[in-house]
Amino acid sequence: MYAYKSTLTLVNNFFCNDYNIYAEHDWEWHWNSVFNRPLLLQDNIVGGPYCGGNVWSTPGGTGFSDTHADANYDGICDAGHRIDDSGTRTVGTDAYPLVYGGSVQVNSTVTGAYVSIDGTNTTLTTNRSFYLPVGEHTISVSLTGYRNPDSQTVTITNAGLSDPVTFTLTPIVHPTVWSVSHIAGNGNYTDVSLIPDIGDGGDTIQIWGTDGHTYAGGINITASNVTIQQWDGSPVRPLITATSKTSTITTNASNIIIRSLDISNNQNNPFYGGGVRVNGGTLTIEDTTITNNSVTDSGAGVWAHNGTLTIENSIITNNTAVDSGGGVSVFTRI
Ligand SMILES: [Ca+2]
Repeated sequence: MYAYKSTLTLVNNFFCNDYNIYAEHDWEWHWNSVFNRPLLLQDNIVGGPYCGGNVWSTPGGTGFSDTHADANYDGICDAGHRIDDSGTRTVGTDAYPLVYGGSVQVNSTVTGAYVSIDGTNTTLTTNRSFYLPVGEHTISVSLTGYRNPDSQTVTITNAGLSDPVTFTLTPIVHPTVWSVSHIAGNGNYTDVSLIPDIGDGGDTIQIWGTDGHTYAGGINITASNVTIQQWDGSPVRPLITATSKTSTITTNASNIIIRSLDISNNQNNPFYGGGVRVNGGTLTIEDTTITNNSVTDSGAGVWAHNGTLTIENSIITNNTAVDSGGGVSVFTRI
């Protein structure tokens, strides 16, 4: 729309044009325009829960409403939209620009789970409605003490309420088997770091090995009686590599077993234990490849301090330490 020397009141409208408003500047003219009303809990023009200002959209999705965040998912953008005339004098500000989207109810069988939308933790909990922009969104939930259910995808069309999404939460009981695969689904975790609770009492972490896929290291095991191993039936030993200046796997608890893993290629040069670092406790390594790791001090493949370490049927090659123990460095006993 075009405005020149006019007084405008534009409230609860849906603008979706390449250029929604053009206000002609005049040095003599002082704008006195209204672009929003006080927030009111009442359905707005695009079905959002609050009336306030207007939708400022464009067909290409580049309008103010399309590009600004709504952190509490109430259908109102977090920032106001100031509209200037052609001479950069302010015509007015829409303090409550509307989001163009639709509502979806997110439920969980146990209340109080945190909701993530498109990978961002909203810090809001389930059993409430979220107003989301038109398009496809990935919704997931998490609650301490419960397994993370698979994420769900919703498509928001602005054609009214979307079907509610409900997540079934299952309590974590130890011992449990945690499944890790880079192929998400069926309750898998895509990396070991995403497992919510590795607990005492005999948990098993099974990792699906695929040629060409590397899992992130920096894994700390501080619970006792934990076995971390190749998922039976997967084609190769899963490759795990630290991606920061840490050991790939660090253990410090009794009766830990590492079985049929490939703990290799940590070239990030931590001081000790590029592959495996034993800080105490009891560790058994079986049928495992530990190769091509490097450290700036000692114990490139395996570094053990104050622990009890057993290594069987394993390949430990081409590990490089600046100081001592390219393969294995031990302070106490093996
Ligand atoms: Ca908001």
